[in-house]
Amino acid sequence: MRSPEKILITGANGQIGTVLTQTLQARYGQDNVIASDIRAEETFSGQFERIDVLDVKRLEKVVVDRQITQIYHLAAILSAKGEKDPQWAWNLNMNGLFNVLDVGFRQQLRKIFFPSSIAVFGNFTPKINTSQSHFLDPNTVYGISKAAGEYWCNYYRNNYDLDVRSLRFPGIIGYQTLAGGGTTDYAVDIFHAAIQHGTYECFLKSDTRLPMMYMDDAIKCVYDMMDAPYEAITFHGAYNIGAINFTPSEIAAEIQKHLPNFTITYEPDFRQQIADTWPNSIDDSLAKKDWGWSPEYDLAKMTSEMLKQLNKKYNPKGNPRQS
Ligand code: AKB
Repeated sequence: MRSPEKILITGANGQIGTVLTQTLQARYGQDNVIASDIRAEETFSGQFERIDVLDVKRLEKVVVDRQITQIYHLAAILSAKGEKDPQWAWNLNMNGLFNVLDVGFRQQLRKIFFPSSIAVFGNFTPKINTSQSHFLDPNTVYGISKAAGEYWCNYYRNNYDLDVRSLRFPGIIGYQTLAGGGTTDYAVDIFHAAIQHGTYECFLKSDTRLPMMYMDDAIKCVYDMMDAPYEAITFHGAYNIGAINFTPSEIAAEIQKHLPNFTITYEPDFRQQIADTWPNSIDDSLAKKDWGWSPEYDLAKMTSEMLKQLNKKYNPKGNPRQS
């Protein structure tokens, strides 16, 4: 009989890792999900291993000792932070992935998840409805590492029969944690600022349109793709996935429907140049066709959920910030 799934998550303390760990624990049971990160967080409930993904011996030991069957490899340096120290970001993003792929092959893991990003696209990419098959032309070290990572995942699948699955995340918006080191972070920060201070200074221009996705949709997307039958995954790079897209002024206007006195100002910084190279919207028809991808949150639904959840966090006794 096939042994039960035992899942290792790298970068589990990050924005997506935190939520993915909780939902995987709920699905597979706390003992079957091992969160790992370079930082040990006291707040983590359940199984935790401290792992630096650059330490392949330690990674492999945990995989063997814990009888891991799947790895969700989330440890990475994002777009904005990576530009501060490109070689460090390249080393962590690339060699961390190689270690996961090599251990995955040697230990014959059943599946590996590797998140790529819209950052694989760049200046020469058509911005509207960016196609799955457009050539990759990243402008950041993060984007370059994700593009190379996609090719390597494809290589391991074709040459070593390793079932690696990947998708290109847009900006992810969730209330559970702050985002960290990305260009799309403003779309999370704005909600915290709106509730705590009633005002937000945005580091992108008012009309910068970017693809985004609510956290619940992102988790559903990962599950749906990972659960799909092997044959359904016809593309062995990373799938384009779309959900919503908006500009800072559009999300501010949506927040103002709930908090009419909320104000936004604009002070673009170096992240503007990164955002200017990314798509406005994504063609995800292949993900729809291959595994039935379909997001549930639009801008209005996401905004009202974010404000509801953050109000509970910042105003636990009720008395939400209003007009
Ligand atoms: C970033 O902004 O770097 C990430 C991404 C879009 O991959 N959120």
